[in-house]
Amino acid sequence: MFSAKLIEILKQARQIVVLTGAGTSAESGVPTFRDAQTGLWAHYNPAELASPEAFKRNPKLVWDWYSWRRETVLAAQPNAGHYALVQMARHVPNFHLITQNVDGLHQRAGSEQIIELHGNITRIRCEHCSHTIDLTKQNLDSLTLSDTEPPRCASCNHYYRPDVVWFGENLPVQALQQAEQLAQSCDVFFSIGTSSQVYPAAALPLYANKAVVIEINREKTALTQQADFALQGASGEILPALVECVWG
Ligand code: BV8
Ligand code: ZN
Repeated sequence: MFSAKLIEILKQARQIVVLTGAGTSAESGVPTFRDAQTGLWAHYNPAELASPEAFKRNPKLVWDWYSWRRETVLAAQPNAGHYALVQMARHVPNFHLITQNVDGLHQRAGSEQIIELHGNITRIRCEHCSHTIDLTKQNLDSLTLSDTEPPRCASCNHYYRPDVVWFGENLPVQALQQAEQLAQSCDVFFSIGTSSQVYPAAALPLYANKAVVIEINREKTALTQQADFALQGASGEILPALVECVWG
């Protein structure tokens, strides 16, 4: 299934950096960003809803879309691909996980020191004073919910918003800088389950100029050409097999 060369490279690897996208959560039942939206949301384009303009124009609609997605995510379980990354980290002297995903499934699988480039849907943040609530620890009961607008911040009365990075918003500066530095210094860079279309995250493999670049994705992407190894298939199948094969 895997070339002897790839297995040897991974056995020798000192520093591995992994970038994941929505494809790594697909087998957990979390729709990828470009999957057709289902049901109630079928006629909305995610990139339109995931924007500050949409929240300004129709805060309740955007709030409800994220509440629906949050329920899906909290009901989902990490899959074998998430757990394989936890295993890989145990075998490699220096391992870092960078994710574009906002679903928190890497945390729930047991990965540590995760760099979240696009925030996390299980947190909400006041759009004015940035008071943040982690909804995996505290539920919404303490807030007055209304059926016409998002809940309002207890201390400054502005709306809460999802603690994610919307299109047109800058990524957290620290997280992006750290991700770029890690890409530059690693000797193996994985890009897993991402269509490599959303910037600046999609530029990270280009920083990995010392590394062997390995892509794991169900279909070809903008990165496939440049990757040193392109493994086409489901991350939930390929990752456990690869970890088993290399680190046994
Ligand atoms: C920025 C959080 C500076 C929210 C997300 C015009 C105006 C404004 C901006 C731009 C513009 N043109 C370009 C830009 C920049 C823009 C951008 O890159 N747009 C793209 C679409 C062209 N980027 C931004 O706006 C970023 N900010 O640039 O700030 C700035 C400021 C002002 C003006 C200009 C620039 C912010 C980007 C972050 C947006 N937020 N998410 C939310 O989730 O609601 S991005 C969103 O897409 C998700 O985070 C997702 O992770 C991310 C990337 O998508 P993927 O993860 O790759 O998912 P996708 O569905 O695309 O692909 C999944 C892949 O998995 C597929 O290839 C599939 O084949 C594969 N797969 C499926 N199943 C499996 C599998 N693989 C393996 N196994 C499986 N089982
Ligand atoms: Zn506030």
